[in-house]
Amino acid sequence: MTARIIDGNAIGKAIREELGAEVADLKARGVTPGLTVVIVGDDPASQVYVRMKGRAADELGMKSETIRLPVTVSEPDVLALVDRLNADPMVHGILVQSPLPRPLNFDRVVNRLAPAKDVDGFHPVNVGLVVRGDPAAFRPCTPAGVIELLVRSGVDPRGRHAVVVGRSMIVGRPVANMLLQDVPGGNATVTVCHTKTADLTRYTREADILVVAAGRPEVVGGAMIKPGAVVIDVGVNRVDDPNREKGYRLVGDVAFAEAKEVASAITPVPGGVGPMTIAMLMKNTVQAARQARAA
Ligand code: L37
Repeated sequence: MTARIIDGNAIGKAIREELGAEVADLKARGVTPGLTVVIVGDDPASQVYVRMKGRAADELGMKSETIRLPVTVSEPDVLALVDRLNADPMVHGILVQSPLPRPLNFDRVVNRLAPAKDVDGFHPVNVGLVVRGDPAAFRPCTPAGVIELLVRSGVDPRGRHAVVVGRSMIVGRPVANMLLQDVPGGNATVTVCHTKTADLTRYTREADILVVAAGRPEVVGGAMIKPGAVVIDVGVNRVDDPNREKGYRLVGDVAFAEAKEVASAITPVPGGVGPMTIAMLMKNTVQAARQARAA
């Protein structure tokens, strides 16, 4: 059997279309949702993602701005910029693209964000509120996108064994937490694996829903997957490929060709979780604008 493909491009597009109506509604009431993305340095992948975020915001009719700072910028200058954006009523959402180049400290910069504008959901206040299950909190975009993919493709985690591979603050930990919540898209029994897990396959083979956010190309092969499982591949890895025009191709953390012969449903890379990250950022920004208006 070959797995059904969970199409993140299509689901992301549907979400953005729903948001278009909401943006129009907010604008009619005098509020144009505003998103400011800050990028420091010239990491090539981050440049691509930031451009995609600006374009998505423009397409929705939001007010979007991208601030590009040189690698040499000082931390006090970045913090001063955050202070200015925090104080600007036209800016509802602020995203500082990670990773920040050394010696800048991402946590110190994120801690400076007004929690009500932290549409990336990385400020400790939002991290805590998400753990608590507060619907007003901003859920980090990639894990929120994973949950939305499951829900919108008709996969209910309730009562099933979800195994998360990876414990990062940006994906593994929050997605495990969301799968655990007592809300639609949650109620799974959750296992979290990481680099120190002994016998990873023992756990992955038991997963009804396998979320792989390891950050290493194709670490999960077909033999590690339970037949019929739903596989969500969060990895976006560039691997050298001289046959491609760009000199690289994108692969996930899952060996797709093998995995799709074992799973019942699977996300591709590209075209899986990646576009959902962008869609959920738009959703958080609209939420920020709505909540700012209510505040
Ligand atoms: N919210 N996301 C947020 N904050 C950050 O600080 N770094 C970071 C972040 N990461 C991020 O933007 N990731 C990301 C990854 C993949 C895509 C978008 C965002 C994506 O759409 N990928 C496409 C392929 C794009 C390409 O050709 O490179 C995909 O289909 O997977």
